[in-house]
Amino acid sequence: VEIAVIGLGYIGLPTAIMFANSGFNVTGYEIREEVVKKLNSGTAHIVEPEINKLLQEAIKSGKLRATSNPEDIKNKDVYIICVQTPLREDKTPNLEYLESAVKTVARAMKKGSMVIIESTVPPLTTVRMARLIETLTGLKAGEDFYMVHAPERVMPGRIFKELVYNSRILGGITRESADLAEILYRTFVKGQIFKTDPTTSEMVKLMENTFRDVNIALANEFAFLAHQYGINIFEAIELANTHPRVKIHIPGIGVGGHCLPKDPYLLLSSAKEDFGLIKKAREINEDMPLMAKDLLFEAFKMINLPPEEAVVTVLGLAYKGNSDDTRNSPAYVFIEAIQDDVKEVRSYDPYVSGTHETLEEAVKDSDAIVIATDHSQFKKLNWEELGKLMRNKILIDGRHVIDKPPKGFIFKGIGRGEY
Ligand code: SAJ
Repeated sequence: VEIAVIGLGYIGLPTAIMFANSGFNVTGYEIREEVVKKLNSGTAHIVEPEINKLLQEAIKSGKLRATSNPEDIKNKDVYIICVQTPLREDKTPNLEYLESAVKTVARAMKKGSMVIIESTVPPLTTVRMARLIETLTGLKAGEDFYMVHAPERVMPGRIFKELVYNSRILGGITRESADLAEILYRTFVKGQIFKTDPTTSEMVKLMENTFRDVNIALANEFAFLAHQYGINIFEAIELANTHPRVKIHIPGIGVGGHCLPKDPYLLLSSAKEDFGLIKKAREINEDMPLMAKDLLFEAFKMINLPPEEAVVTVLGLAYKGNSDDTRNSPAYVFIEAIQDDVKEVRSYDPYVSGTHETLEEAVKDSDAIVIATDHSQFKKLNWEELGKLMRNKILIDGRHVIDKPPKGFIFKGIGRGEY
């Protein structure tokens, strides 16, 4: 069985590697030529535990090859589409990448090929894409080719574990499509495999991320209330979570990444009407960087520091801890929200290039540190020592990195209303 994976990003590359290391001949199609070159030389363009080792294994065995040439993916048995499905400025889905990938596949595929969409898509998209392939090829979905929506569910940072152990949903346009996809994924999936229709699997995927987003919004609302009642929300959440049926999420400076900030909008995009809860949750989460800004400006006031004289150092630009991924990171929203009001904004992120080289350099003579990402190493910092380098010692924790406020600092944190 010959496989082509379309799009070698955060999902496509690990998927291509997994299939190659399970014995399939895999051609990875990627339009960014510099990425193709890098991959073929055995270096991944994304940060993920074990990825370089597994990539090198796949390249050395000859089972995986990356290409930008559509000729190289002609007549494959399986096409797995893993392209991004971002939002436009107006929050409507931008399916250009998906449509272009589907067109590339339609030109390359043969009778009997299976087309799998792993990308997260608005409900009804897979059926629409099947119709598009029918129009372009003259083949009939479910008869002349197989079509499946097989949503990815992996968490960056744990991708190679979760690809194997997570259960999977396969939405086949026909039962036979789902059955064949099951045989394919079974080669490395140890979790359960559930089969359904594609619109259900599209909904399932979007519901999972919307569930998380709405629950984080609830935690953020609790954090907002905690400020007004003068308590530490993290203590309250820990206590509430001792109830057997309560599992409150973690409040913070915002919800980033390529999934949670967009999937709720994809979920709503094909519907005529909704109740408003999902949108409200999105708004709450999108406004969280402004809550961090409020805390920072309150602290300025406490020491009579005019904001326009303040130098602020943001710790962490990645959207989540121990990752280099800055997509939709609330750190940037925060920086944008303050940069016209303060003298200087600096940043330090050990995983992201273009920030200050060292932490010491980044905090030297600055007035405030704002923690925007929960990188593990931030939890081990010696704040008292760092404080000695600063001009004023304000510390704003947007990610619950600090357990006990360090001595000598004006400390404020999201949900840390205790006094
Ligand atoms: N966050 C909070 N509070 C929380 C949990 C997360 O503020 O309690 C923030 C994080 O800091 C981050 C954002 O939310 O900025 C998203 O992080 P995440 O760890 O929740 O999720 P992702 O985007 O890395 O991965 C999610 C996962 N979905 C679910 O857990 C339901 C993953 O399994 C999906 O495969 C992935 O989206 C995806 O690709 O759809």
